[in-house]
Amino acid sequence: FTPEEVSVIFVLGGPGAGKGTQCDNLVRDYHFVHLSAGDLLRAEQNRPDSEYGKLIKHYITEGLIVPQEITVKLLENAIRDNFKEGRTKFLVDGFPRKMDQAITFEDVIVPSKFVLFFDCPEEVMEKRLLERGKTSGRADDNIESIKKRFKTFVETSMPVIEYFEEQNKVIKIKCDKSVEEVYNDVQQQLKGKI
Ligand code: UP5
Ligand code: MG
Repeated sequence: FTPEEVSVIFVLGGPGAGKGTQCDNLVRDYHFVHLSAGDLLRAEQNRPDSEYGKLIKHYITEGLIVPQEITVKLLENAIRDNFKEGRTKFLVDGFPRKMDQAITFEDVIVPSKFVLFFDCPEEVMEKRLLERGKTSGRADDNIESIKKRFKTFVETSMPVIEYFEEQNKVIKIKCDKSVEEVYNDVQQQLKGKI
């Protein structure tokens, strides 16, 4: 596919900001394909013959960013497979969260159309993740991993958001409110853009 044939929106924000939840809403109403980098990594980790299973588990539990070669390849394959089926509009959720990933993806796959940034106070995200951790089964929904994920977000992922802000590509949504209120803001902000 060429850059004209597909459109990619990056969906960024801290751990537990509500990226996945709002992507589900957008998929329901606008027929996007939702690609969560974290979900793709967890699926790869659980694939019986994956050579990366142990490595991915380590990075996720430690709240670190998996080497970009793995994540970019998973996303590229997913976009390619969907494109073959005629799907062209993608929400790429939780990626890029490190500068090298941002550069590689836009160079090798396709430049993003814009970035949806879910801005949420840490204490709100912490509360949501601990609550979800009671039932999610996610290896990183415990207080130790959550603190590590917050540190990585501030130190490594915020610079990516600033990089896109300099290009005027960021739509910022405050998400310390109900799912419905946040989604209303998303729809207002995206009017005419999708
Ligand atoms: N909830 C959501 N919105 C709410 C609201 N407005 N009010 C009240 N509750 C709300 O939501 C989290 C929880 O909050 C849910 O229970 C929800 O019901 C509730 P969710 O929509 O799941 O938030 P999300 O932002 O998607 O949180 P998630 O935990 O998925 O974010 P992360 O960014 O931490 O997780 P991800 O899966 O993207 O990445 C996990 C790990 O994978 C990373 O830490 C990293 O180790 C690795 N990774 C890479 O290495 N490279 C990548 O490129 C991507 C990931
Ligand atoms: Mg998510």
